[in-house]
Amino acid sequence: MHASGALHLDYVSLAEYQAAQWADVLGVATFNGAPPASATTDRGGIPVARVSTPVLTDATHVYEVWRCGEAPESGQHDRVSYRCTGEMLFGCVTQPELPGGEHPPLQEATLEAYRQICATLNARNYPHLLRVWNYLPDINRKSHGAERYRQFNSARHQVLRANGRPLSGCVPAASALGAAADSPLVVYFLAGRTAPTFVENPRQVSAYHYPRQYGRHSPAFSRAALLRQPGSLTLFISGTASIVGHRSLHVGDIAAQTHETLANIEALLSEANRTAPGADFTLRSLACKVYVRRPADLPVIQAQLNRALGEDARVVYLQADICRQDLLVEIEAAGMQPLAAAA
Ligand code: 3EB
Repeated sequence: MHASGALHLDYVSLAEYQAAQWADVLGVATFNGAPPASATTDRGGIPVARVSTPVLTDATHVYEVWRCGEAPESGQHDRVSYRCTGEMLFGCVTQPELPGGEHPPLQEATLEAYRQICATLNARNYPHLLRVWNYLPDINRKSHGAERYRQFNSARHQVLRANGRPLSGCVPAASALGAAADSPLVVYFLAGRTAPTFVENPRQVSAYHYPRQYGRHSPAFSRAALLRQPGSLTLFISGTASIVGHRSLHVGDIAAQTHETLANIEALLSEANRTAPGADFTLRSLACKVYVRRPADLPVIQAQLNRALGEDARVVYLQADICRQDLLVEIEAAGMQPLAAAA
């Protein structure tokens, strides 16, 4: 087990997954493009989020494994499978689209998923959402007169508001990506009993303050969230793209978009290091998930990331549509850092 209580993240292959020790696993997400199996738990109730986004490198299956250094307890709250410690909860919910409701089917599914998440956090008493991963089938398509990402934003907004949760400021770090057209909505998340601090990017307008041209309900997420635990700091960097101010830059230019995205991540690291006592995060220490719209762009992106992060960095490449049609790449990251007792 890793240091007791401290979060730890690994990306492992199927073989490593099958050989792994499970005692301190909090939750798992798997990315393989295979038809989603119905089960959302594995090995004695470990929640497994099955996401339909093809893996672009040699391995065909990637397992994202979150560990916590102690033995968590498993549970199920309605449709949410979860595992938790005294401090933290990992949960996942898989929600097929719901036709026949007042709103379009994806919007109804998002309402349902977020209601379930809020109900779980309320029932188990983990008030602080730290990090949320959202995978929406066909994210860029328009249906029922609205782009599906906007339907998602409206529903997320509506449920957070109905639960008395903030819509700006203290909102979780997040990613929202496209998944295979016929897959369900998959949302997984980390929540805690201790409030994190949130970090915004000085180069970007906060997403919750995006102007109306991007949708009536702005996306409720922070650029990064920083969790302080005894002896460790964890930085969750949201999905980050080639956006400066609120505009997409370098339309059609994958090299320039990748460069701008890395500049945004570096700006977030500086901001975290500047504001959080004891923080000293570097690009090379991050574990990254890279979402690539067009598989043919992979070599260009990979060459740039190898240069910026080093060849041994923990980086996973997935094919996924990005929430804006003009964006070709998005990168999310997590950093873990031990902390001296005095900090
Ligand atoms: C952006 O910066 C790119 O809606 O939860 C990134 C991370 C993006 C999270 C979300 C959207 C979300 O606006 C898109």
